[in-house]
Amino acid sequence: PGRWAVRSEVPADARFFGLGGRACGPRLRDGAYRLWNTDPGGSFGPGDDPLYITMPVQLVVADAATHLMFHDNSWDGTVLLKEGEEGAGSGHDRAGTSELRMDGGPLRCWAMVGTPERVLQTWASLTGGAAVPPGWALGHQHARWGFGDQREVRRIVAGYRERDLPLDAVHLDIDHLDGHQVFTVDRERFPELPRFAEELRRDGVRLVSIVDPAVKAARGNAVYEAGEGLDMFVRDPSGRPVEGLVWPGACVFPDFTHARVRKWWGGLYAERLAQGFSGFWHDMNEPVSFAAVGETTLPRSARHALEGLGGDHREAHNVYALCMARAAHEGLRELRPHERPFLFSRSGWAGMQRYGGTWSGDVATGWPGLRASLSLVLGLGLCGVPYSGPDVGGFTGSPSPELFLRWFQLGAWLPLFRTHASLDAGRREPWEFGPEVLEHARVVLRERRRLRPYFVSLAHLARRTGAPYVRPVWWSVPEDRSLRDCEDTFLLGDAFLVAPVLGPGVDRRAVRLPAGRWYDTETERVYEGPGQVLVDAPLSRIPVLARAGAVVPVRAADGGPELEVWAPSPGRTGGGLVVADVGDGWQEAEAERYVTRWEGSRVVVERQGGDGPREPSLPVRLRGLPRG
Ligand code: NBV
Repeated sequence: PGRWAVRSEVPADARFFGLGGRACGPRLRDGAYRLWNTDPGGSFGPGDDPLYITMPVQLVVADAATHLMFHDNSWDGTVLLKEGEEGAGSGHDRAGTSELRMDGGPLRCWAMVGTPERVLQTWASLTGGAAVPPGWALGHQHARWGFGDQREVRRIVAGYRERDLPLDAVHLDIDHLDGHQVFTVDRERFPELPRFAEELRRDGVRLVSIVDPAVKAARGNAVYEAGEGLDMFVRDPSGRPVEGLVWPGACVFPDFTHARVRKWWGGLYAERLAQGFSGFWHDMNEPVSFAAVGETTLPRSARHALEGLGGDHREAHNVYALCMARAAHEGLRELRPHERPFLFSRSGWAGMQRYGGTWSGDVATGWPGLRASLSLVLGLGLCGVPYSGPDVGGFTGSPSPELFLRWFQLGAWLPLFRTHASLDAGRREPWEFGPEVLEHARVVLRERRRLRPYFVSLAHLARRTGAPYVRPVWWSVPEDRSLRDCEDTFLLGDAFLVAPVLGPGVDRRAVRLPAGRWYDTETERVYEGPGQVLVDAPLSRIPVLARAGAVVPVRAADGGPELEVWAPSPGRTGGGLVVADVGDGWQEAEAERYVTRWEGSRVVVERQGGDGPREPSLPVRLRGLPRG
């Protein structure tokens, strides 16, 4: 358990990304980045670091190549980054440096080199493909801490329906539990939860439950009594269970670093399934214990099984949530073998994508929080965790109608699209911000539903290729240096470039384009990259551009599937990979490769197959054709 440090040099032009979920990125500038999963308490903005998910996974993008460096060591540590400087042709470049200082554990590292695509694919082959969420989890989800009771949830779901706003899931927070105890229900406020869940499901709305790891240490709590009898909880060096303080009061913590404990905990989700829940939201798993003084986590001396090797919280802390996610995922697979589990977790570590996704945590309401939301999603994607999203509207306070709408417009292009807020925060239903916001939010929700097949396809491709759904603009052109510093625009898959509005009073914004032709998806106006262009961004929409030649599976006006094809640039070809939505089970759909090209004045769309090109398997709708 000795401390050690390792220092590496990178080229002067290199840029750093990753290290888990960071609010100050996606480009990680000079500074110290701690590797210790932390609940910042209250709420956070771009200046707060570390947050809930840290990991020693660093992506370096430079002219020479992209590489990913992984230090397989879960101990507390710090990464000190210093970007290099180029001597403007003087020949005196100064290299950048990355110094890792660890409090203990082995020096055991992996390096992956190549293009960004190649590097992320290698990373997925090392730590596992990302869980593919069920289709409904790629729709719109609505949450809040403190819905109050079943009647209020019913009122909100009816509010969505009456206003013709698509809704796919509602999340119940700790206030639906009996005295905040995990795996219980407050039967006064939520009588007949299974029947209520069934009623919602008939209307196409799933229920998702929060799950905290801490178990109330009290007689009469069934989970505590069973767990104590079976020796499931973390103990101190003298053998006594470690007690902490969380929402239900004095609590104990399952030791998820033990296979036996994971098996037991995974089985407990049977109770949640019986209550009618379809998905799970892991919270407070850094893990958090409210302490009057000192760190709000378990004492470093707490003992953990660590898969039989034994150790203490210094080593187990950062992988606690990862092991909890594994417990739930494996349990759910046994309990519901024919459905893909839906799970997202506030904390985690390298490899967590195998079990599910994550979300921003308690991002502060305000324009800086909106920017931090995008930083987190992009950075996590580059660490192999492709499914995430922010609390749309921010966790705290009350966003202005403008801020709420801009957050909503960004959130709709991110994998997890969920409105959520704190107990004492203002409302987050789209109709609470006046008729103008409601009208624009409706357009957003319908577009998200129309694009569901594309999100499903991206989710399958993320698992198979390691490519995140949401990518930085330099993704396929890392050699374009101007793109490496672009932090306010992103790609959704190969097809779209999204330029969210991240500040107030904007009606036009500069958009940096990678090489090639791009169409404004609203006006079909053509832009040619590389370069920077000014694009209209009225309150009604954020700029979304489609890549020439792209093939996008969407839901047609009649509800059936179709391919939206964007005309290739003259003289060029385009195309894309499409994975069909074959439901929420384990069936593997074949990835179809499409090619688009001009043939005289006609655009041809072909599906590549073993024995030559074939007709597309779906109806095609062409967009971006020259007028007249
Ligand atoms: O369970 C209450 C909240 C939850 O709404 C939020 O999303 C989590 O990030 N939870 C944190 C605990 C309370 C934080 C003050």
